[in-house]
Amino acid sequence: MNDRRNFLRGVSAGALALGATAASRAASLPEAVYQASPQMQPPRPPETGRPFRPVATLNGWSLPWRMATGNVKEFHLVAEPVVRELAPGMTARLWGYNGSSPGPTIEAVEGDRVRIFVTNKLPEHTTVHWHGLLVPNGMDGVGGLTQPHIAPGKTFVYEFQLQRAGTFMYHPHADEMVQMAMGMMGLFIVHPRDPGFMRVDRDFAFLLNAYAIEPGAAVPRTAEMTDFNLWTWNSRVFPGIDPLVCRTGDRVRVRVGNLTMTNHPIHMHGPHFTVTGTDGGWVPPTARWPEVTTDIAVGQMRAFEFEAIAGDWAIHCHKAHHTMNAMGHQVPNMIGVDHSELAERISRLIPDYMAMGDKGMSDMGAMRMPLPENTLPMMDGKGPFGPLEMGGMFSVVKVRDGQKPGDYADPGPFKHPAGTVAYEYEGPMPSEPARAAEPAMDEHTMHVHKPQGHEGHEH
Ligand SMILES: [Cu+2]
Repeated sequence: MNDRRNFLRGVSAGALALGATAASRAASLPEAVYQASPQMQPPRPPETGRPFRPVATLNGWSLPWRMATGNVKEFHLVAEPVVRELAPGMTARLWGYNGSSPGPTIEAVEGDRVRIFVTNKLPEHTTVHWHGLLVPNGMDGVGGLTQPHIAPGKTFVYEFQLQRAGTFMYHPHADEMVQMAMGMMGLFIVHPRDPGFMRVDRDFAFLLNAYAIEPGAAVPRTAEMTDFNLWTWNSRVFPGIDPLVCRTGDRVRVRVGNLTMTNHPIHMHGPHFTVTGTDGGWVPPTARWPEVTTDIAVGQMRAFEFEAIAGDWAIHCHKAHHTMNAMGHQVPNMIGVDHSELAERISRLIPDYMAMGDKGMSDMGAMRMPLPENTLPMMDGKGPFGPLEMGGMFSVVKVRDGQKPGDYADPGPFKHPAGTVAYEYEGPMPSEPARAAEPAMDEHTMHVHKPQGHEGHEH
């Protein structure tokens, strides 16, 4: 997973086309760092500045900084079009920062002063809003309200001090509907000044986002309000989402921010968790209660914590449609209809035709229905016992006794202790299962009232 070669370091100042007047108060532009790979960069302790325990951004990475005079951490974000693999078999043409969508995670410490350079390489203007951070009003990034927009080719500088620790986000506040539907967002983690405060062994972070990409297409439909078909964590869908790899007994934190247009009840199997962080900060221990699902509303951030128990524990959004990949939402219910030959013939005429199976949807997990190019099956993933029949917002918390501290490599399937797996009953079956008699359908049951003009309406 750790592949520093994925880092394409170095973009010349010339390539960034800095205007003579831009950023005149800041001394020089820090080098921009890019990463296009969806492979998770394992957490790296800071080389300069106050110590902190870094987060693991699922399928993501953290942005390096340059330490400037006066202990100011300087970051360089580049807003630009990117190509993101959503899962093996499908890439999307999105907008993001520094080569990826979401952009890199920004990590700093409570009390730090940060200076963030934002270069706009998009075809239209943008800004960056620091969601949840208390900053001077003029640094809040609301285009037109608190600053002029950043025109294409220009670089703006944001500078502020971090007031409190917590989980925050960044995203544009300019042509938001388009820019967020295209994938522009990132995490901003502010660590506590005391690295021992609420210390955890593993600290995972991801954003909930969503795309409307027609089967066979690669660019999101940005005008969509409700009918999204790709429900993503950090612009990835299962089976492309990294597992949350832990060691038995680890204290684990999971931070989630929601930048979709609907709520997501995030459910974890296995160990109960407590919500330890909200938008308002850390929850005092006396105010926490155990949960197995926590709903994350639009625009909210939540952190929850648990003690890791050995196993492969599913973690997913509990809205069933959010654990499916792209589908035409007009798909008819075909249970009981054998139409496999028909589906193949139709898909030759209509390349994005997707059919439902004749016994349910699980046909799609078990066998391959015809699919348009650059399109993922609705349900995918293989486990040690067969197809997982999942997509979208789904991953696995993989907890192992022998996982070394700091090792995030996928340990493979869980080895269940003998006698702890559900098994098939092989004893005798009754020949005639006893059932209640089915109620007879009479004329009354079947009578259908059809509207007949307006004569039935009495006022
Ligand atoms: Cu959901």
